[in-house]
Formats: sequence, structure tokens, C-alpha cells
Amino acid sequence: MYASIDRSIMWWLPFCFMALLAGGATAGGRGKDGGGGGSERRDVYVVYMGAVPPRTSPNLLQESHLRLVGGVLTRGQPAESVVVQQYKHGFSGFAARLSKAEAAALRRKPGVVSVFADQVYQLHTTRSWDFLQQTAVKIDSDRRSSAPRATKPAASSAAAAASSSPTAGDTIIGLLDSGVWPESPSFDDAGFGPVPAKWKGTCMAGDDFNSSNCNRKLIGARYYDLGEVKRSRSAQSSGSSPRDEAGHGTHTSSTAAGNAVIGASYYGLAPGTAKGGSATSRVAMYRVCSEEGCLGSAILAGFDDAIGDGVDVISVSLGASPYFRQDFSEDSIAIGSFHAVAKGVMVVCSAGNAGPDAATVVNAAPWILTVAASTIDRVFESDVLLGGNNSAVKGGAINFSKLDKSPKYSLITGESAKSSSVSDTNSARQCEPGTLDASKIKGKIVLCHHHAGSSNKMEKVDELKSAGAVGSILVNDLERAVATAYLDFPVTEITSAAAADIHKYITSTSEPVGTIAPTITVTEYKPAPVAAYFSSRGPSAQTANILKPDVSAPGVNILASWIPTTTLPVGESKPSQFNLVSGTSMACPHVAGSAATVKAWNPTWSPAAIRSAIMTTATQLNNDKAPMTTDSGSQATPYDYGAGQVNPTGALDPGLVYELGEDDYLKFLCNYGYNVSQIKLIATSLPGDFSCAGNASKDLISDLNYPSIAVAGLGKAGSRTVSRVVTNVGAQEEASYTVAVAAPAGLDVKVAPSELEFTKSVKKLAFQVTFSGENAAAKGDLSGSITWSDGKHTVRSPFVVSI
Ligand SMILES: *[C@@H]1O[C@H](CO)[C@@H](O)[C@H](O)[C@H]1NC(C)=O
Ligand SMILES: *[C@@H]1O[C@H](CO)[C@@H](O)[C@H](O)[C@H]1NC(C)=O
Ligand SMILES: *[C@@H]1O[C@H](CO)[C@@H](O)[C@H](O)[C@H]1NC(C)=O
Ligand SMILES: *[C@@H]1O[C@H](CO)[C@@H](O)[C@H](O)[C@H]1NC(C)=O
Ligand SMILES: CC(=O)N[C@H]1CO[C@H](CO)[C@@H](O)[C@@H]1O
Repeated sequence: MYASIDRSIMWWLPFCFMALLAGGATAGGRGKDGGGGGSERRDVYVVYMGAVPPRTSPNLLQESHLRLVGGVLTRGQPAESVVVQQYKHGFSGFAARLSKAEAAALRRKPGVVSVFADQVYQLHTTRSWDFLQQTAVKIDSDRRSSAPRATKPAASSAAAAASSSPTAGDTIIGLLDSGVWPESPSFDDAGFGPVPAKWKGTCMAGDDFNSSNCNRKLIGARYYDLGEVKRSRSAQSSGSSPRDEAGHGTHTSSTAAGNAVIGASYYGLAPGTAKGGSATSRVAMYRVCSEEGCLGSAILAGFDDAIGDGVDVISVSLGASPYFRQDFSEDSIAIGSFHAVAKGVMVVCSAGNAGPDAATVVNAAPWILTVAASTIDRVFESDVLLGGNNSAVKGGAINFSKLDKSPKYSLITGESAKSSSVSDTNSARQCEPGTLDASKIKGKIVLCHHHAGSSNKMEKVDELKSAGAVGSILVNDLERAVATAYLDFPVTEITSAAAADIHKYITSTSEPVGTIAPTITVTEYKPAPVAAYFSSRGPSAQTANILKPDVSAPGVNILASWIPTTTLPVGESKPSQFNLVSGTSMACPHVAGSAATVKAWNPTWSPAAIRSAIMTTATQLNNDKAPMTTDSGSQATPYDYGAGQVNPTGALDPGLVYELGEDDYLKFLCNYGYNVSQIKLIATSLPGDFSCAGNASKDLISDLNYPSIAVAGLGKAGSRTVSRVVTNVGAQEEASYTVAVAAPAGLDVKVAPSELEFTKSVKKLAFQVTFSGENAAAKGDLSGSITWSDGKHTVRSPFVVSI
């Protein structure tokens, strides 16, 4: 019934880490159990006990947890030695290293709602973990001391910006991530007023981190026991500190709320001002991840503390594998975020990087704002110049090596360089490691066809480099938009169409030559935004009656703060303070920043109202004034980008919002098919008389007052009616809205009434939308939108109806 930790890992872990983690998990008894377990296998289990009982102090709760564990430990070891996390603010429970028998015993104890095996979650940077690896970190004490710790590039005056909204500087964004590099100029506190009075958090001291690393910008930092996942490839990684050893958390937190830093760039590329979505907000870091992954027990603790500490928005750029198909009741992110939202704390999560396959979106609970990734109008161009007529072939990538600008290097294709001991030409064409003859590629630029599913491109490039090649051209249609940094070897990535030109040239001459031109930053690139290939897609595997993802935001080649790394480009002596990274991880904090700004302007708004404002004001056109597309050129659908690309300014004044509260989410769980005992696995405190309506059904999920509409099937009647209620939050109490429908061919969409009149006393109005299949020919997932407008505000809801 309960997945063991190694099974959950198998589903998603990049293979390079799998061996390491499987090893860690089998030796599950290592770590903090003090050796009391002998040879008995012990894994971390989350023991979840629901809401904090009324009038119970955290200390009392903690003692009762320890007594509970103590009662089941078979070998008489102290309870403190097996408990790794305690949950006592947002909800009650703990995580502990237990044997199977002890876990089973706890499951039967009164007050214990559920006991489940700890899960490993992954950070949502690009799934070609190549990038992370290339910029990977081996922090050693040497480099730390030489790292540019206290250098302070010009941070703009946050105080000036904060004055734009009365409460802007009081908004706190908490991030569950890999830690933070506090010396980054993004977290300089010049111009910030005192820490908001509502803040109850702390700045935990740990390895190379103490309370003086927090300030009026980075107001809090905590870290959690990461058990097996913290055992890093680099043995120095301790995990016992809020200090970021992966770069990810520094990047996401500076994207959410970093100061504007003038003169930022990645070694001269993408020069400009790096600035967080809400530069006036304060940052609190909850370190629940190391480079290798994140632990569910730590994630729950992060949520619990963030709720208790008083953050306004929680940003979570990580998730489980989409292939694990985890249910809400055993998902730390779903459970933790439920409690946060019930307490009025907004939760924004990344959708995952498992696209473009359908039904890969994760973090899809309806109380979460789920964020997909799209491109920005900036690309990194690194062209190939061919000999002969000196024609150029467009390529993209980031290289920092030094090739001559004139095309003088011999060009050879992978298949022509095939080793005689290899029979498979196709593998050689793809430059698979071990298939090429080193003597044929020495001193040359090698053209390789690369596609998803073949080996890691960094492995290929490394092998070419060690065989003495001078550069490589990778044919890579899908991943080309995501600029990969090849720090010490010239590489560029081109399309198949461009490759055809090079092949033509190579076959037209006896001595083909070329070179790879320096990388240049191209801005105002069109079209943008485009839905990123890697961004996880809808429909949600849990229920197609909620449309997910919710919105998209920039997540490709995002420049933000980073930790100092050891891998430096040729000729550079100092690590860049910024890095270009891609993933829905990068999209999520953009929206968290936007949500914090909406909250600053509207301090009383619920998480649902803020989400509604962000979704109904999103945009669907690109900078060519055409509908947004995907990487493959087809028109983007709500499964790619939800309601569209976030529009931070529009979200401040949405006109109408779709409200939702805890009751609605409980009703959702009833309709989802949970009974009361299952709902207790997730919810805070249920009213004593709580029960699910007898007519609860999956179809009724479509009636959840969500800012988008999804209908998983029209049923026998060929028609479905769903209800919604909108609340007027505009400055005008007297407002008159009319509806416009954009319906796809084959679907009839009627909205009744088609006009809504709000007055001083009428703030909420209901309407119904009826979808009818027009003809038998219409099939598949049909999408469109309904938009309410009063001439000033446009309140748009996308819909998807499956026929
Ligand atoms: C924190 O660490 C720094 C540098 O290691 C040290 O100078 C400072 O005194 C420490 N502060 C506290 C409060 O321990
Ligand atoms: C230059 O050479 C390339 C490759 O052989 C060819 O595709 C292109 O048409 C040539 N351009 C001109 C102007 O001759
Ligand atoms: C609730 O559902 C679960 C799983 O289907 C089942 O094991 C349990 O007995 C049910 N509880 C009640 C009270 O119906
Ligand atoms: C379902 O039942 C509840 C009461 O238990 C009722 O209020 C509601 O209207 C019903 N919904 C439908 C769609 O029949
Ligand atoms: C950032 C950048 O452009 N780096 C280098 C890429 O490679 C060329 C030569 O091939 C160099 O001139 C660039 O400096």
C-alpha cells in the first residue's frame, strides 16, 4: 500500500543519480538513528496527525509526538534519535526513521491519520539536467573564501519602489528550495525598512551560515534534515545549512523577489538589470532540497514553518515525477499547500519539465497555482560559418571558447568518423560515446545528430573534446531554444533544416571547412513568448475536470543570481554572480512575485482571488500580435499555457474574481471520490458533522468556482451546464459586464445570463455556461474562452471540453 522510497525514486530520477540514491535508500538505517536499529532496515516515514488540536502549544505537541514514537520503538532507543522532523504550527505530525513494524504500529495509534513513506521530489530546472551538471558546484572551503561574497554592485533603491503601494515592503515570499546564497546583491537590504512586525520566523545557523547572513531583505532561513538525498556527489556537501549548494534556490528567490541589480550578465551575455518579480518583497528560504533532490518530510516541515512564520506567498519550484501518479493524500506538496491556503497563504508551484508529452503536469491540486514555462524574446545565437562562399548557418548555444573567426577548421559528420569496429552507422551519426574514431575527428568540428532519448549531450561533447575535436555542431530541433552553456568547448545547436545546408556543403567539396562564431545575445526575438518544449502539459492525470496548468511565465534562459561555481569559461578568473537557467522552476517564482504584488495592493484578498486575478488577466498573443504557439509551431492550447502568459500589471485590477474557500476544496475532495476518512488525510479540522453530499461525483468537479473551466466529457446528453460565481472587486460598485464567447468549431457555448449588473449591495453574481456538441464529427479536446467585460476590465476564462 505504501510505496517504499526506492520505488518512488525509480520512476523519475535521472539515471546518473539513481545508483547513488538507491544505495542510500537501501542503507536506510544510516544517518541519525544512532545505530540503535542494528541491521534492521529503517526508512523515513511521515506520521501525519491532521490539524493542531485547539489550545495546544507547540511544545506540548512536540512532547506528545515523542511519547507516541517512544511507545512503538522496539529496541528502547530514545525517541529523539529517530524523529527527523516535527510539524506543529500548520498541522500536527512528525517524520521519523522507523522499521516497517514500527510504522505499522504507529498507523494503528489513535490520533494518527496516516503514515506514509518519505518521497523524493525533484527540482524543476530543465530536464536536460545537463545544464545543472555543467554549472555544477563543488563548493570547497578554498573557493568559498575567494568567492565574491561581499561585493555589492549597485542595488536600486527598494524604498522608492516600495512607496508605490502602502504595504509593498511588508509582503513576504517564502521559498521551499535548495537554500540561498545570502551574499548575492539580489538580497542586499539597502533601503528596506524594519522587518515586518508579523514575521515570526528565524535565521537558523548552520555550516557557513549564521544569523548575520539574514538582513531586512532576506529575513529568514531554515534548513531540514535531508537524510539520504543530501549525500552528495561532492562529499563536501553537508546539507546542514540554509546555504545554497546547488544554485537553484538562489536563482528562484532572486527571480521572485531579488533587488534590481544594474549591470548583471552571464559573463557579458544577456546584459541588463536583473530584477525579481516583486523587488520590494522580503525573502524567507526553507531549504528542503540538495542538488540531488528534495524530501517530502522536509517539504511538509517547510510548509509548516512558513505558515507559522507568517509568509504571504509560498513558491515551490519542485515536484514528484509525473509517472509516479501520486494521489493528493500522500503528496507532501498537496497536503502542505492545503493547510497554507486554508490559512490564507498563497501557494505557487511549478508544473514540471516532462513536456511536451500530454498529461505530465504535476502540482495540480486545485488550491495550488500551477505554472508552465514559456520563452522570452531573447536568444543566444552562435552561428556556423561555412567555407566556400562563406555562408552562415544559424545556431544557438552559449560557448566561451576561442575559435578563429574564419572558417578554417575541417568539418566532418559523425557517420564519416565512425570507428571501424562499430557497425551501427546511426549511433555514429548521433556521436554516441564509443562509436567514433578519435584519429578521424582530431582537430575537426564534428556534426552530430542529437535527439531526445539518445545519450546525454554533455557525455557526447565530453568525448569529442577528449578525442581532440575542436568543436561540435549538434542537430537538436527540440532543445535548441534552451541555451546550453558549453563553457570550455565550442558547441552550437542547429535545426534539421540548417543541418541539411551543412550536409549539402560537406558533400559539395573535398575539403569542407567551417567555424563556430562567437555567441551573441539577440533581443526582441520573434515570436515570443512560445510555450517551452519541456514544460509539462495538461490535462491533469488526477482529474481532467480541473484545467491545469493555470498560467505560463518566463522559464527559458532566465538570468538571475547564482552561487559561485568552479567551472569557469576559458579566460575568466571570477565566477559570475548570475546564471542563465531554464525550467518551470524559473517560471514559478515569476508568478510568486506577481502574486506578492497583487497581495501588497489588496492585502485582504484570498489566495483564490489572487489566483483569479492572475489567470483572468493573462495574455494569449505573442510579440507578432499572433496567438502564442508551441516550440513546434502549432497554436498553443490551455493544456500548454493554461489561461495564458501572466500579465503582472493587469493582475492588479482584474475587475471580477472567482472566489474559493476551504469548504469548496472539501467539496472538491468529495467529488473527487474521497470519503470523509480520506479527506482527513489532507484537510485541517473538519466540522464534526462534515459529510459528503450523496450526489458527489467527478462530473461536479467542473462546478468548482475555478477561474477556468474543464469538462471531461459531455455524457450521453451531449450537453453539460456548469455554474460560476463572480465577485466585483473593481473600484466601481455599479458595474455592468457583458459576456463574449470564443467557441471552437463543433461546440455550442451559451452563457446565461449574458449580462451582469453589480451594485452597492450586489457584489456577487452567478452565471451558467452550457456546452453542447454540435455534431458527431467534433472530437477531442476543444478549447475556447468566455470573457466578461465592462469596457474597462476584461475577465477571461479559458475552457477545455473533451468530446
Ligand atoms: C557569523 O559569521 C561571520 C563570518 O564567519 C562572523 O564574522 C560573525 O561574527 C558571525 N556572527 C555571529 C552572530 O555568529
Ligand atoms: C552558399 O553555399 C551553401 C551551402 O553549399 C548554399 O546552400 C548556398 O545556396 C550558397 N549561397 C550562395 C549565395 O551561393
Ligand atoms: C474510505 O475509503 C477508503 C479507500 O477506498 C476505504 O479503505 C475506507 O474503508 C473508507 N472509509 C469509510 C469510512 O468509508
Ligand atoms: C447535490 O446535493 C446537494 C445537497 O446534498 C444539493 O444542494 C445540490 O444541489 C445537488 N447537486 C446536484 C447537481 O444535484
Ligand atoms: C560568450 C562568447 O561569445 N564566447 C565565445 C564563443 O566562442 C567564440 C569563438 O568561437 C569566442 O570568440 C567567444 O568569445
